[in-house]
Amino acid sequence: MKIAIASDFHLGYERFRKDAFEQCQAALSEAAEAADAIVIPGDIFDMRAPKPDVIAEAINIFRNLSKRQWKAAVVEASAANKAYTSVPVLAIPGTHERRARGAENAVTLLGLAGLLVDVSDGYAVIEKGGERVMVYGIGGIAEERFRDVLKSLSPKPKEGCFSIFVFHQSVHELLPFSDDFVYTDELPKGFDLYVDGHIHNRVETESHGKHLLIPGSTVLTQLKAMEQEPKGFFVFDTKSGKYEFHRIKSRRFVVVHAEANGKSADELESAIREAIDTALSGGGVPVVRVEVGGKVGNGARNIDVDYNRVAKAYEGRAVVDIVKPGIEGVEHDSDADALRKGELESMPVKDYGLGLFLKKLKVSKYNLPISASQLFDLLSADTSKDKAVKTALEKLLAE
Ligand SMILES: [Mn+2]
Repeated sequence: MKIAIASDFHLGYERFRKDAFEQCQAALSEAAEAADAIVIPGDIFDMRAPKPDVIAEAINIFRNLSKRQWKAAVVEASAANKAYTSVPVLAIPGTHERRARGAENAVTLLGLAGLLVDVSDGYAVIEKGGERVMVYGIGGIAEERFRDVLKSLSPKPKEGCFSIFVFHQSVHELLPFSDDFVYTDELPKGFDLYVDGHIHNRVETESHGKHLLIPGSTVLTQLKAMEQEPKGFFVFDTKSGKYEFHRIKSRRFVVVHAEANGKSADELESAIREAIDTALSGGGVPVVRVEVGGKVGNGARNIDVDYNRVAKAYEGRAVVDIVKPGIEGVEHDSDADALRKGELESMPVKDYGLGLFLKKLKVSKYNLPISASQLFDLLSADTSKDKAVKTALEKLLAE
């Protein structure tokens, strides 16, 4: 059987909303052409409570998939994962869809609507011409809880099936920033293929001697250098054990550099424009990130360059994002500094926020009955700060 793996569509992502929608659509329709089934390791949506318009986008995309003539079908699911469709499109919620325990998330809703099969904390079996493929999933959760969940669920491969384990977490070997991040050898043993989401660049590695594949996101989100690679999805052939990466049409992203060393503000502006121009030749309207480094010369101050004006001058030709990581004299605290230095190169901002939160709580000797990561979830569950704090307080007092 051919299994397509496409991830992290981030539907509803504000900055590149059209790109997110179009590139998700391209990935899924091309995946349906190329494979017998599709596995989605999380972050279909960019937020926990997508607006109706965004949910409508997703419904349209998945309904089109449902209408296709599939040769494979979902024939069995675990008790926790009722399959309301036989269409072989299987997904788990990611960290962007994560909600406090007991609350429904947007991916579960698509499952209830029969547009996909939600395999979080359980499994489903796909069958085609006598061949059976089992997919066991664990939805994205706080990193510090992942080991406990692995222990309590104890996922096992299924006899007579090619078994796939799907999750949505940071992996320590790829992001060695926290001991909470799982190591590849801690993943459940015995599966024939491991699939992870969450990480937005493509990764091909191993766990227990089997492939561990991370397709990366289908849309540009973090504007990091490693996101310059083409977007797309994997197709894994269970018979041959081989896989390939399929590129989709996606907006180009180019990182360029301009050095401020000894330059006047005017000279620096010219250097920035030249750098942007080099990125324009590849066609389309690319996102160009300009990293300005060094020290501006002779009394000229960094602030003399009107970065907004430069970005505006390229409107319609490029989306320009100018950052000044190396410019001296910019005030920053150590945390922001770490972010600028790219220490956390591909660490999702939310995880980074959680890390800071835990650090601060430790300092204040937090020891209330709700775990710190649950508290973080509660506090970030609502866009209204007052409402989030109120809910968190109610929950704390109720425990
Ligand atoms: Mn993501």
